[in-house]
Amino acid sequence: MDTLEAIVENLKEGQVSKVRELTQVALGEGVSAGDVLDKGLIGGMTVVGKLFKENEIFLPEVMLAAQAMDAGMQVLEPLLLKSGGQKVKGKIALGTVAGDVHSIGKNLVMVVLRGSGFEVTDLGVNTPPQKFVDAALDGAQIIGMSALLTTTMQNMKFVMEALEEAGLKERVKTMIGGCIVTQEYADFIGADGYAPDAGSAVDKAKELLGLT
Ligand code: B1M
Repeated sequence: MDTLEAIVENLKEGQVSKVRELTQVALGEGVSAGDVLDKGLIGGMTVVGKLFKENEIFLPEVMLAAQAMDAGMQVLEPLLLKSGGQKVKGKIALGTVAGDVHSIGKNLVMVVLRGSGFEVTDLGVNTPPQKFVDAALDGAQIIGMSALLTTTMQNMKFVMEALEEAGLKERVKTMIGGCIVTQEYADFIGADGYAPDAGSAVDKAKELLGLT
């Protein structure tokens, strides 16, 4: 078993300190931070998601796996941020919508955007529509929303409505993402952009601000 496979296995098992250690080992072996993230941490979390869906594992195990993912991310974060260093490309406020506490994907998008030179405000999880509105009033050029539940994705629509009511819809751009969200849903709620993953979120943010 190579180190990336060991990360997948240990993340699945919720071995927090082992995942942290193996992430460092992989980097020491010369594996890029991007590959450790994609093939190790996200790879492991994808397996966890599948097992959870098939009722092979339950919520406590998923929570431990999430902590293990966070531990690995903490090791990678400085490296992912280092690739940036450019002057600020634009201001983005990012939050997981109301009712939803999934933070990993949102945090990852945040790190990669920051690493690409954007100033990103973290609005946290379970974020009410008014908080997105306040961020827009505070100068955010893009309002980014994340949702991972079919029961919470509709709250993205409420954020769109709140921005509209505050007269901000034309002043800010909106971008959505999360594993249950699609381009069709973005079109349906009138969001300006959708991105399926963190890398595409950077491209989409640049596109929305006319930087490409
Ligand atoms: Co939850 N969960 N969960 N969970 N969880 C899912 C999402 C689920 C698909 C699992 C499954 O059934 N297979 C399922 C949702 C089903 C659905 O609605 N269709 C589910 C469920 C049902 C639940 C609960 C309801 C379970 C329960 O209580 N019975 C509950 C809800 C709690 C709540 O929010 N109110 C719940 C709870 C949890 C934990 C707390 C245990 C934990 C979260 C811990 C945390 O985040 N701190 C958790 C986890 C870890 C998952 C899975 C296993 C992994 C999610 C993850 O972190 N993925 C997930 C299954 C899965 O996704 N395969 C699942 C890795 C992450 C890097 O990917 O978040 O998709 P993702 O982010 C990607 C892209 O989507 C995109 O870029 C990211 C990076 O590439 N992206 C954006 C995300 N946001 C973006 C924003 C953008 C652009 C791109 O622009 C603004």
